[in-house]
Amino acid sequence: MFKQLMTVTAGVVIAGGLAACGSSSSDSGGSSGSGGSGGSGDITMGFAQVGAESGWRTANTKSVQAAAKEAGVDLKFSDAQQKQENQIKAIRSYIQQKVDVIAFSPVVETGWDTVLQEAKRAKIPVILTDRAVDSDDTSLYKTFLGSDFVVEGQKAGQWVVDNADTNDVDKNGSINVVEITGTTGAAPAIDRKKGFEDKISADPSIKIIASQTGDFTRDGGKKVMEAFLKSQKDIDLVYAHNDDEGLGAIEAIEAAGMKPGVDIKIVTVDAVKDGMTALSEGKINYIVECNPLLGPQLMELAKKVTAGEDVPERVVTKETAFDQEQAKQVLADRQY
Ligand code: GYE
Repeated sequence: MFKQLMTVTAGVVIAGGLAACGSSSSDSGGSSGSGGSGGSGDITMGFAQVGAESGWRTANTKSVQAAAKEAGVDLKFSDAQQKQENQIKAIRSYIQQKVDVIAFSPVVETGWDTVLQEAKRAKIPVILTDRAVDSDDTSLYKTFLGSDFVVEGQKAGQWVVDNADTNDVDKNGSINVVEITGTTGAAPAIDRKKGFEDKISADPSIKIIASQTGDFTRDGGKKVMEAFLKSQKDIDLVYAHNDDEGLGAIEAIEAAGMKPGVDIKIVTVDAVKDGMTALSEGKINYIVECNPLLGPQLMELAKKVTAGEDVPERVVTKETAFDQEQAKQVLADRQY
């Protein structure tokens, strides 16, 4: 079983995660009422979701809800609207309701110890999903299921290095990068920046000339890009921490009378359908995949921890990356 869990491929997860999609609605505003997708199973899970900020997040929520139904897990679902205080409230309410297991995707890395200690005292196991916490006390959670965001940033940076010739769009010998980061303090924002910087440091002609948060939203990406276009000269490339921000940047670039993907190159992370469509049209140049379909693996882990079985402390999802040709090939089958 252990081995099976570790070797589930993205493909298998995709198939499983989409089999019973779109089954339930979610609460909002940090309340933690029943999300309605759970069956009448033995396990009750309280799931404190980050929000609904991106296409990735929507696919992730659907995957969790569908997998809970499939596994007969009674799911209590809450949407924190990207606010840590709402997630903390939701977790406290799950503790009060004496759920069997709490799963959550921490909006930012720090500030969780107190509420996680409360869960521990109540003997409710916690599973981190998608994003990690930064805490010295690893006994506060059983496992962390999700992507390696540093590797994602490295893949993006490596592509910029490997394509240095064409990325220097004005051919003046330097590649001026503007970075639209994810939510400040979030694991994927911290790690995607780090991984990217690791790789581009190999080529001194590549420079990040400006960096600002777009909060992982399309609107945020658009606003930040509008500001960059006013404040920066000679932008060659945008590195956006997710597709939605990149799609917002496309709108800003087009509104300024330029061609995204040509006059300014764009590299993003996620590979949701809208991003892949823009990639296939040549408006985005490269996308690093981040798999949102974590539901089936999460339910498998939940069953194990509630049964007192050992689980690996880290389960990393498998992912790839796409250029324009590859995007064209997989787009028709892309479900999210
Ligand atoms: O990349 C972004 C979302 O935590 C991996 O959150 C996730 C990120 C994802 O808003 O689109």
